[in-house]
Amino acid sequence: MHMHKFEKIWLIFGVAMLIVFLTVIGVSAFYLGNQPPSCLATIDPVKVDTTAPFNEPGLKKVEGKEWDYELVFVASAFSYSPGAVEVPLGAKVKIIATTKDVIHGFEVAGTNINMMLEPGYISEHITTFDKTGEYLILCNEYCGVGHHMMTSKIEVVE
Ligand SMILES: [Cu+2]
Repeated sequence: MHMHKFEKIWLIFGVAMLIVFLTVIGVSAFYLGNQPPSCLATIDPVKVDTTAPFNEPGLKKVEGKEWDYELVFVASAFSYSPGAVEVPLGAKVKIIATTKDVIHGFEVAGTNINMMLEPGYISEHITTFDKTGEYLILCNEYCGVGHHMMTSKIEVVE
């Protein structure tokens, strides 16, 4: 069978791209552990204030886990609790957050932390803050008239 030279090049290019994409997805999923959220962690949104760990928002040291601290946030229109929190530099922190009312965002500006907080679900993210400074947390899901005032901050200190 005769194949035109350009057709061959195009076929090789296509197959090579397919292999590249599958490799990227494979490494991301199986080596780096990037998985879609399971949505298995649920909570009764009207009982957030009395359900652990959301009854005590803030930073807590934990023992015997993969991470050193748990940082609990509760979002509600139009604020986060806590309104500001100090995190030690270099600590591995698991951020655990939920909302009491409507959908809110949880974006830590200047990082790749960006979660959607949905009523009834718990959003989690494990991270390490490697640089000292102030990190602004903001809501990037429009939630009502006070949306633009909805902020908190993480202060990374030595
Ligand atoms: Cu909001």
